Amino acid sequence: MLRTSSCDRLRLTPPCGGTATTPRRSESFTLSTFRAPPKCPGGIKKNDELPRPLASPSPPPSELDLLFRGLRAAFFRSDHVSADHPAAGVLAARDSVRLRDELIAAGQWKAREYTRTKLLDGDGFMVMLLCWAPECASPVHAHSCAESGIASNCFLMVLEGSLAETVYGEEAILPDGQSVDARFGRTRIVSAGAVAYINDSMGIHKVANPTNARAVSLHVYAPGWKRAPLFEEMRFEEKFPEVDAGGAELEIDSWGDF
Ligand code: 2CO
Ligand code: FE2
Repeated sequence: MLRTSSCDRLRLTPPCGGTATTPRRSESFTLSTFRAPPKCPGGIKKNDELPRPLASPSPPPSELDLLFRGLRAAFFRSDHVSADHPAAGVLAARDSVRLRDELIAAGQWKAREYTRTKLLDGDGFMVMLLCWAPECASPVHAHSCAESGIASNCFLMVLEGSLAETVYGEEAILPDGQSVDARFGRTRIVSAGAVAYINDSMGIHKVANPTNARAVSLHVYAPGWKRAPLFEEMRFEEKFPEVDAGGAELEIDSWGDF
């Protein structure tokens, strides 16, 4: 004689509207048999019970996570770095305001100086956060390692405020090789959200925060370096003074006589 167990009497209610059947006695270890509900031709209706997710969904990635992932992929794809390297697109695609909000607590501030905080030492690149006090400037510098001489590349994205970048070409470098003639500098403003790029074949530069508000920027160096070569900026009296050749003054009328 078969005994009736409590299991035999259980009727389980399966999820999603399936029907549970009372197990036959021969299926003594099967509590119930789940029959899938018929496919719903009209799709999910308002009152249909949706399957509950097993775990709460993970939060969306931060802007910084997306940046780091993108940069890792970009430098994995290509180690031939130029202004057109995929890293430039990765930076430009990020939301500078969100990045600023996420990073601002990591920054350090010093009166009349800029500070540098390393955010990531990647494979073939390095990411730094720079915090610029009002009216401060970097020295003129190259982007290569002063110790190894290995040339680097610099992508710069302004996250807050604006920076003035002054670039010096080869013509600006004085014969001592360690100073530049400030009169040859070409300055442009890089505003929040914009990305700039430089390597030593384009020139050397200095970057300043000429405003009375703070500025924040994110820098990607590829490859990273510890110490960059610095240059002194030589200021001469005037910008390209007119040469006084001496001699008598020329009359306007006299031009036609030559
Ligand atoms: N390269 C400078 C530095 O890391 C900042 S200027 O932007 O390249 O200090
Ligand atoms: Fe620089």
